[in-house]
Amino acid sequence: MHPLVSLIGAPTDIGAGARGASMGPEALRVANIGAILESHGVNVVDRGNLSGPANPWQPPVDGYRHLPEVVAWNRLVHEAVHAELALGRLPILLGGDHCLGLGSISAVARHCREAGKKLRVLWLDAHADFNTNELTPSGNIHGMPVACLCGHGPRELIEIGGQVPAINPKWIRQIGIRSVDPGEKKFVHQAGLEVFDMRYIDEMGMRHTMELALATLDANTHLHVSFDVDFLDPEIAPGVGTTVPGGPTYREAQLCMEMIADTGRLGSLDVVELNPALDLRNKTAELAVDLIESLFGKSTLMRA
Ligand code: 5AB
Ligand code: MN
Ligand code: MN
Ligand code: MN
Repeated sequence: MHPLVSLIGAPTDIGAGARGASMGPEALRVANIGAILESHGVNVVDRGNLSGPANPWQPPVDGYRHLPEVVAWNRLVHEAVHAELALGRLPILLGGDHCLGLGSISAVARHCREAGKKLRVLWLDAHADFNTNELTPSGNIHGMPVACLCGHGPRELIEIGGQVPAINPKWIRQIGIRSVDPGEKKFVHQAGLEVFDMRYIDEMGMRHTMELALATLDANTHLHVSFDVDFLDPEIAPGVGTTVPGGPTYREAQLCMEMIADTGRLGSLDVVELNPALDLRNKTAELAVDLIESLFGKSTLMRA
């Protein structure tokens, strides 16, 4: 009921195609993430920022941009997230770009193995992030973390959690997807990922989508939410590097978060891809915090 939350800042844009996500952790703090969660009865400790390699802004090598730096950042994230889980706390990773989902989710998977828990990952994103170095149009590793978690990627990345693959594709539910590269699309189907794309949400509604995505959770399930801010429609969330039109509205996103909160199973969270250099007066950061409040049970007046 009153989770112990630890904020972990990972100020890097090492896996992204635009600079600026490195300012995400501070923008979320400026939007008051800590105090606002505390106002809902959550105990919050801010662990400060991890300190990893700078962004050398180099072209891809063998289809990967900045692979050594991505590995270094993900090792730091893996250890930091795992340490919080081992303390019985709920880590919120303040990204940073989405390549960090690899370090974070591999840590959650390791914790679940140790604790004998079932893992379910909700991937809220405009993108499937299921590229490999052969499929990627960009070499940007923020487009690859799901593939790496499922065992498809460079050795030094897929091995970070100590077990390959770190997770089973059956444990993932992707929601809000609307931009997938041609080779990536085939690979998503081949791997059997469960994808609730925007067409599905348009036709069936967010409520039905979330009922299915959250089905089969039980008392022993650890629910991880990886929230790429570009999940949201760019009209309401312009502060991201890779905008794709046609995302969830404010209310659809709120309902998504509220239904996750209702499960009572949230065990860890990534908030990634926020790019303050592209934002307008921190409005995307404030929106992200508003949605995270709902994720932690801020309810509307009618249900209070
Ligand atoms: B994000 C793209 N598929 O691989 C690629 O924002 C975009 O973490 C990836 O979801 C977007 O470069 C990665 C074109
Ligand atoms: Mn992403
Ligand atoms: Mn994305
Ligand atoms: Mn992005």
